[in-house]
Amino acid sequence: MSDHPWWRDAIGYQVYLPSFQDSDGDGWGDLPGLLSRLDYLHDLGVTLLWISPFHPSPMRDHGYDITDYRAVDPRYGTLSDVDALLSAAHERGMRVVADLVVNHTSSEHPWFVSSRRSRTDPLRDRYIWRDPAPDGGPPNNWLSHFGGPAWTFDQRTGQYYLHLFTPHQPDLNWQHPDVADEVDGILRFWFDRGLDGFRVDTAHYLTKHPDLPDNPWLAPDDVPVQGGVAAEWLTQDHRYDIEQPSAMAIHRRWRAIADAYDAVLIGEVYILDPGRLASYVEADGLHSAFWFGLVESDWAPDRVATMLRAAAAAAPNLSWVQSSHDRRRAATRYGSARRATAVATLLMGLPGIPFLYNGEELGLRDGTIPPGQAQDPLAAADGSQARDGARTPMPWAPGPGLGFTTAPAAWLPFGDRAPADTVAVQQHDPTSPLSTHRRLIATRARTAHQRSAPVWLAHTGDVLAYRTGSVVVAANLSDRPHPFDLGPGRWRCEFDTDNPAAERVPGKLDPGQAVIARHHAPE
Ligand code: TEU
Repeated sequence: MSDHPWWRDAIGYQVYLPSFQDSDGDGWGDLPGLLSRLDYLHDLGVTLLWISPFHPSPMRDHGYDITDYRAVDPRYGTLSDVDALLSAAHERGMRVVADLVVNHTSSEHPWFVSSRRSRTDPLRDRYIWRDPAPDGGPPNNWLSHFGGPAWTFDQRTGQYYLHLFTPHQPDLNWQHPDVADEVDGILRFWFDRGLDGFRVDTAHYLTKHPDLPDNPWLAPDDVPVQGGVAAEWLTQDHRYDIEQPSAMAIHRRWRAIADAYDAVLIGEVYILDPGRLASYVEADGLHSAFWFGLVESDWAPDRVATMLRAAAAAAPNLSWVQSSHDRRRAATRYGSARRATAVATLLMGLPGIPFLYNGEELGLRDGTIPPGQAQDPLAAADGSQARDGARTPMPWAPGPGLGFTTAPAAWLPFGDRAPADTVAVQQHDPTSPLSTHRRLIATRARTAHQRSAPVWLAHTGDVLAYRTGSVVVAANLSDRPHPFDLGPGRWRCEFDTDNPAAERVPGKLDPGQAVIARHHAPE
């Protein structure tokens, strides 16, 4: 691998495919729809697209339940559409990564259909089957993320199978050599077609403790607050079902394949502690991993500041996110789009890969899902709109289908968008979130060579600031204006959330204002 691989300069963007752009009027976003929006993304300045799963799926968990890893679900298009998308992206200097979902398959995947046929089926051990406990109950106390036990009894063979997510997502047995060989083949299949890498779903899951011991229960005071999972799941210490170090051996195996194609592997490693997370980003393991501390945060500036500093110190090549399809959007959690843009500015100066979740550039808050119309399997467990609010269709233009679809309804409700939320309205307004994000991304691209480990400057009041090379990035996360003084020397303003034309660094920062300034050595 070169000293400066391409992904070090990437600016990432998550495309939640079912909600991005429908091209054929069926209410589902699709690959040709995404292709038709590539110029929009190119113009925004993003260079690395991560597309959520597009493989055939019964959609019990919206594509995170796959029946064929080498094919495309007809809702999303065809293999030729993938090829066309990859060439069109590459022509524009953009790269594309897909989702690798191999902790589990769909229960309708031919492997599982075979596996559940009999105890002696040749594919039986590709999944995790166990006898009932002596009382007939599940083999251990593990819980499904989306509610209830992580085991389902299968009448035909009298055993339970393991599923850390819904019963429609049986966990693969990663101790079985065939599973690893099959997945190697899937990686090569897509790399040979020109795919530039994978976002590795649940990368720290994959392997389980071989003895499948009960997980300890947490003391009530130790139960974490976290979204996106059933409340009951949080009451256990997940010591044995996830985060087994043996998963890293699988990452290393994939890394060898990816490096031969100059492809990138970015792990979804949902560990908020930056030190533990960093151990997954190794010289010969995953190239990068998302850090979800901000995705999990409501508005708490001190906490944001402390966490961000710790994460930036932990590893030089983390991937930075504030929003995803699995949690409420940042603008909703923080209470304003302005705050999310201020934090986005802080992320844009750091080494690593900054990612936007589609719609974040518009300052979107969660869409509203009318009662009874939830689609997320988690909604059944917690009775809310669960993860659906972050997944409503992209508002491209005012009007009934939001420019997303010509169908009267989409797969998920449109989410009550205002004209001001849409791309069509924001693109001509230099002060809109869209225009601000475009300027911000251009600033990162322009100052790319400046990125080195951040040196955090003393907090001036509630302003969080760091220096990287000759660049200073600062954001006022408080509710009060603060004086801002960079000291002696010539400073040029490269970016100011509040002033598209600024050349001079402002002498004070208003609440939510963020700037990027560059020091010019005297001639
Ligand atoms: O998410 C994994 C997942 O459920 C985490 O967000 C979880 O909250 C965390 O591990 C708990 O600490 C991925 C996908 O992003 C999600 O959409 C899928 O539902 C899930 O995997 C199952 O494939």
